[in-house]
Amino acid sequence: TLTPEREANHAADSPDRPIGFGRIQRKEDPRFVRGRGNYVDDIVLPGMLHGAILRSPLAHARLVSIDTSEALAHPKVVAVITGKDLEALNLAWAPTLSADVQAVLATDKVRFQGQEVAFVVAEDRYAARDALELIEVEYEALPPVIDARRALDPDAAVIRDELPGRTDNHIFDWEAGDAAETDAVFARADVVVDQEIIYPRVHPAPMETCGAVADFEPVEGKLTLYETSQAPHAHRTLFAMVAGIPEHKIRVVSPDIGGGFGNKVGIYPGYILAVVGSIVTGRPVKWVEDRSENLMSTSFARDYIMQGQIAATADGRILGLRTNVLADHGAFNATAQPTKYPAGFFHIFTGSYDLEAAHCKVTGVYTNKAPGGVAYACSFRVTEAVYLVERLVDMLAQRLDMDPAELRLKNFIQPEQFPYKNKTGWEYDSGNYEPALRKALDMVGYDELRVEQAEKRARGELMGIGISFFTETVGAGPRKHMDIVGLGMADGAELRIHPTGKAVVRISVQSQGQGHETTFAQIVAEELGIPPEDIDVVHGDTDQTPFGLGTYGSRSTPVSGGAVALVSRKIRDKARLIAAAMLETRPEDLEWEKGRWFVKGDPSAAKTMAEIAMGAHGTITLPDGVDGNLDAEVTYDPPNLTFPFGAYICVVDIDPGTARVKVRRFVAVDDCGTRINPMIIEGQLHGGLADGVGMALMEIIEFDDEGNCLGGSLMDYLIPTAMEVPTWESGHTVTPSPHHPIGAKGVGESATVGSPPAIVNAVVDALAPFNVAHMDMPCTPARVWAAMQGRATPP
Ligand code: MCN
Ligand code: CUN
Repeated sequence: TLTPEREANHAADSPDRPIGFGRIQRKEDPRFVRGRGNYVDDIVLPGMLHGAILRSPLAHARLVSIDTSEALAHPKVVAVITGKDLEALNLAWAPTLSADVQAVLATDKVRFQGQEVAFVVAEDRYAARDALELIEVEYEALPPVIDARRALDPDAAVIRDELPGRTDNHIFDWEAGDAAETDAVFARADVVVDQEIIYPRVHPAPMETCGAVADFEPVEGKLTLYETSQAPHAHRTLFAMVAGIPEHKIRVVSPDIGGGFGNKVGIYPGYILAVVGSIVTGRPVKWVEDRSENLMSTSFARDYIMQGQIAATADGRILGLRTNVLADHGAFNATAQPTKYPAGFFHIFTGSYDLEAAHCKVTGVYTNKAPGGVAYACSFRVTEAVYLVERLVDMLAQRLDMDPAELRLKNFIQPEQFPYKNKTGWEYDSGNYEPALRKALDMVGYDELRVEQAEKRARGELMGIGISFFTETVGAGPRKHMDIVGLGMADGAELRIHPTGKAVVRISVQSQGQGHETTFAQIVAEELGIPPEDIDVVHGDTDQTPFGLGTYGSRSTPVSGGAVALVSRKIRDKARLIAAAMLETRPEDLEWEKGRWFVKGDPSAAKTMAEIAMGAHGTITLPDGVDGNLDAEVTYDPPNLTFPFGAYICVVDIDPGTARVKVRRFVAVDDCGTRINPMIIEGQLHGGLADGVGMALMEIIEFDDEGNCLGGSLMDYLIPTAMEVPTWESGHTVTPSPHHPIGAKGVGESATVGSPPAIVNAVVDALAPFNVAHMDMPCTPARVWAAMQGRATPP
């Protein structure tokens, strides 16, 4: 049987589908379902060579020597590049997105298992891989730093000893909120809950791994780089700065992308090596990593050890929150986030509650692990923040013997308090939390579930109900507060209406599966009344689109969506002047109705957008100050971020014999303001909820004491399938953003951010008979079993 959502989706392409916002089927899907997508690995250029990377087997070692002679003698090998070669080109180290540098190929030491050591370019992929085994590398092993808690010990090996004056593994200390005020609030609290909460290292594991095809044309000096990138424009600027190729001679193309989830924000050594390979050989070079390379060397996520404390009165009024975080950033600080915020937007850990004080401190450290840290639908670390506060609130409820829904309802920021300034510097744009939680409670049948749970407990069965309520902050800018390596976070849009009234809109953000070709056409359709199928959305090619910072932190709708609405309105205004000339009346006498301008009081005297477009390109005399054509462009600098929110409730059953957790039900009520395409929103949520089940129950990238990565394949790094997830039950409320041109807030990461605490809260709730107060993710059968035995989590 079909869920009501699926039934609605079947009707989505009915002839009376909306022109504008609404449930319409995705314009990009016909090419995907027919296998006609065009991914980086589909690109084949004449004379193209193939690159492969030799990676370090050791986590920490001095590089004594590299002998490439045998590899070079391989009949199909064209070039072998080492760190020494790059040093000569001044390319051995590249700047990261966090004011650090990262080795493109190791020169002095290797600093994590899987680090890039040499690059082979050969006639085919197999030969390149074979030749890797012919390279002789001599390493001198060094003690690895694996446990972040040991990274600052005086006797810990110094990982970044190549940096001048470095004597430890400390990267940064960052804090937000008021420490003294928070201490004072804690001092007068009746109850304080104090817990170490670990958000383990996980990996976004997109279906398509990372890759690039570099094509350097030596005569023109033009580089065309096809790459898996979430931010083609920012990448182009960085390539210009790193490689010294003038920016107008670089074209970055991100074709179809098979999932990004933050994994494709940064610039990896492989991209740079493909470029160097093409420059050195004079031929196009393709580099595509395999699954293990992706899991072991590209941007991981989380890895936060959080000591969290929540203070409240005896009757459940939450007073304050405070936390001290140890952040494991791996061997190079390559996290991607606005410059001002080394811990991303973690300081929204005050959540959805009206507090008297809050303080957080984050310390970043180097370890001998892959770099990264901001990925996997994290909203710049809101994931960690929401997990922390929602676990603490649940622990507080348990301590006070209060219902967790009741405790949340009692402490919510109230609707009249918006715009709400929280204690760590955010201004929440809008919110109305209680109706969302009440709706979720109704949908799940909360009271009946508690009755069922009590009955089951009496019979020795383990059933848990977990709630989480999250507030996100997505849509970075504005540019004055937010930049990435100095590039202000604003985005452009260009809209061109062709003479026949068909349109093309060019945007600076980059879809990796979010359906931008549909939703951005819908924004134009809503504003101008042109049917979405008549609007082509162009993205992912720096030669064809306006500058902008790209897709991550669910910023496409909040930022580029705003740009597209505004550029449409610019066209609408211009169309009014042209329509007035065509109708021989004054612009003030015209009224807009979706798709046409008509004379006030005489709706039959009208010009449609198509007629106006032809007029703009035709022979009529245009009014003064109106140039021909119907084109416009804008750059949108958002005044604030947007603050979507949601109420999630999860029901789990735990097998008392095997400790296996089964997610029986999951209700998600989301509020992302104005909804452009409900079907796409639901798709985003379903994906994110599956992520949540993965992180809560299965996924972790662990390391042994030597620094061997234990999550380097999908045999070891478990991700959920249809077998592990329930049929999602979703609902929504609508609280528009007051500052966004169409009132929309981002939604792409909401479910990944909001769902893990709901699931863990449910697991801990199910384990109440065993007096479990907290357990760390992933709640695997082994860990749940240990918790049931009253033992600490097993390794
Ligand atoms: N949308 C809507 N109405 C709203 C908000 C959004 O209809 N009020 C639509 C948008 O128009 C867009 C989609 O929902 O088609 C997601 O929009 P948005 O929230 O703006 O997020 P982005 O488009 O910026 O996508 C980025 C976000 C991030 S940061 C990660 S990580 C993630 C995610 O999207 N990666 C994804 N979802 C993903 N989905 C897929 N399939 N693949 C990924 O790599
Ligand atoms: Cu943090 S993952 Mo998304 O912002 O690309």
